[in-house]
Amino acid sequence: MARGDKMGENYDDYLRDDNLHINWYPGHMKKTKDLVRDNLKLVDVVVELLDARIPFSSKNPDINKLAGNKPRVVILNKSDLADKSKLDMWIRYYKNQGIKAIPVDTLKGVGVNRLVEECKNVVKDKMNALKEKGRKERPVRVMIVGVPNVGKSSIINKLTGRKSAITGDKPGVTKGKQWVRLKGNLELLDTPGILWPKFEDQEVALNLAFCRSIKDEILDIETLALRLIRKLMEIEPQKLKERYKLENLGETDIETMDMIGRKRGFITGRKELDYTRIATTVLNEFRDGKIGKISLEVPEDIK
Ligand SMILES: Nc1nc2c(ncn2[C@@H]2O[C@H](COP(=O)(O)OP(=O)(O)OP(=O)(O)O)[C@@H](O)[C@H]2O)c(=O)[nH]1
Ligand SMILES: [Mg+2]
Repeated sequence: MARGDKMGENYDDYLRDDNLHINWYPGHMKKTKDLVRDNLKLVDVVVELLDARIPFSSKNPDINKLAGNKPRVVILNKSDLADKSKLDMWIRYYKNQGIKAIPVDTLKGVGVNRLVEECKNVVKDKMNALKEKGRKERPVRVMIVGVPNVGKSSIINKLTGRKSAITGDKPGVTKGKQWVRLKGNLELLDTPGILWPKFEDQEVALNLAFCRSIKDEILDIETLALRLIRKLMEIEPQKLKERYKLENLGETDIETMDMIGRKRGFITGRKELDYTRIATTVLNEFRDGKIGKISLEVPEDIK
């Protein structure tokens, strides 16, 4: 859609409006929260999947309360899309808090065996104690939780080596709980992605939306892409320039967006820049790692 089509003369002002006011907490997420709570007593370990590009923004603040003292394993998934040195910063950050965070690339299978080992490791004492009491050995039960689209079902499929759970490149694919049994005495519980009722910080909401954890359909894609361009101009100007073959970036996000559109020849039948196409392209190329390996947060950003 051309810029003028949507909001008339004031569209530029509209685009500059910082407040996307993102909130996405449909009824099924409340149900998932209840599901997590109700199934917690059945499991030995909670695996918390975070997006390696946004470990802070993809951490559900409700999980600490929900999971209580259950042994926890933290996974930084989609590490193939993250900036290597920033990923190392996050691993150190967790280590300093006594938490072993395991980087995983589910598509290639990197780190998934460490996940299994760590799950067994954190329940070793409990399992030994049960054995000493004469109880029969039983599988270790693991619940996988995380924001939508972070790769929960994919990791389960990688571990079973078959398509046990449905996956997809949009949030909200898994609708209910599903137990999957693994060789080596492990049972995994897949859960639907959950967010939390209110984003206190819209930066967090934006990061989740950039990484496809919030449904695009509820967002203004053009404004979202502008915000992503603004962020990339700030943190990764070189990668942005290289991807879109720009000698310089614009003074503003809008200027840069225009330059990208012209470079790619995204013009409508009415010879105007096709902003919907530019927006979708930039968002998808970021999400697929085509602009580069980019992390949107470092531990220092935590307020
Ligand atoms: N690049 C990359 N993509 C991944 C990785 N893990 C998962 N994906 C992709 O991320 C998308 C979402 O994966 P799912 O496994 O469906 O995510 P989910 O967490 O189960 O999502 P919901 O069920 O919607 O909550 C799919 O397109 C996967 O192929 C990874 O390590 N790297
Ligand atoms: Mg899923």
